[in-house]
Amino acid sequence: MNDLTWMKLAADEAIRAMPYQTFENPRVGAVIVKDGQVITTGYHEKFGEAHAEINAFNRVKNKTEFLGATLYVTLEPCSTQGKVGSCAVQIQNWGLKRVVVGSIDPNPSTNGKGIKMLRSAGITVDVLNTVENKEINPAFHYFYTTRLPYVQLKLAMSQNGFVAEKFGKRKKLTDELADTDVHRERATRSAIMIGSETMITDQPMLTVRHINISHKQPLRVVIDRRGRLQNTNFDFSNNWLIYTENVLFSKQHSYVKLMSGALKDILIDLAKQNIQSVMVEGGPSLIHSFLKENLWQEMLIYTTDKVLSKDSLKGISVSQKPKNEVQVGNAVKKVYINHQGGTQ
Ligand code: AOF
Ligand code: ZN
Repeated sequence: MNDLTWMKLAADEAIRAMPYQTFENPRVGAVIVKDGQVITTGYHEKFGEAHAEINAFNRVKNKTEFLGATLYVTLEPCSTQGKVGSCAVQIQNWGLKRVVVGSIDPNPSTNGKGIKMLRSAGITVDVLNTVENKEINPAFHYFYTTRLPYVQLKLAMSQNGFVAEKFGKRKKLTDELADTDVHRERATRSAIMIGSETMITDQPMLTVRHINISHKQPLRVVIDRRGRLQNTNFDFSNNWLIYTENVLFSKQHSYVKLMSGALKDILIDLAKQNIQSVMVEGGPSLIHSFLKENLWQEMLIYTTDKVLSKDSLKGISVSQKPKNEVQVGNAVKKVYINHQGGTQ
């Protein structure tokens, strides 16, 4: 076994948590090795609770086992007190010989400081710079390296590629199981965004309902450039944010922000509010804008078994190959990654 194989084990630990359980913290895993044997493992299980390294440490009663051992951890141990105390401070007292780090923590509160602290305490620290953190925590990684929210586009389509019939009430495309999957995705996003057209025709709640979460609901964001929503009687008072270019609208309401409708500016504004990631749920014209401006990192397309008439509203056709494809309920879910997206 070499460093990379032990780190792979630590990454397997990290993904034992569901992304929404540690949200908005990253998923992190740790393995402690001595004489070629694993002494203990641990992972960050829940936001606000113990970090990976500490969970691994706590599982061993006889603390002398750690003397001369090596800790493999997917993310640099944190340097600050935070909610649970600094890992870099605690680790110094375990008698470890070496710490191997997968990635440097891009969060400015640590960002290299954890490694420095361990080295000053006489512990050998090696950084592998592997992709684990980026792959396991794409939004966390993206947000802290670019200072823009990670944009995930999401669209549900009929089997024949349409999103909705042009007239009348919207037909529901996804079934209960597919909805649960969407809600699991929503649960790892800081904000959900839609366009005014979708607000008017669908009146979606944009909340996480099918699964239990202990963190706050995502911020609900509507892009309403022309101020079409100003004379409607939607209640936007609780956890909504409307971006508009319409002066009249913004004067009346506290939940409205007057801005240029440029998507990049809106993303910058959301980042200032610590929005790590946004799920854009439609409609197709808003999604097209994100695609056209290359301001997206990931796209989910749920192609359901429902069929819509040929004069319906067209969905999105993608030429690129999906990263993966799974059946969820009545839908085939395809996940696309934008490798040249924005400022990756
Ligand atoms: C670690 N080990 O397992 C994790 C780390 O909110 P707190 O106090 O729990 O701290 C969260 C920050 O700590 C988070 O933003 C990230 O920078 C780091 N996560 N660090 O040493 C862990 N989950
Ligand atoms: Zn920590």
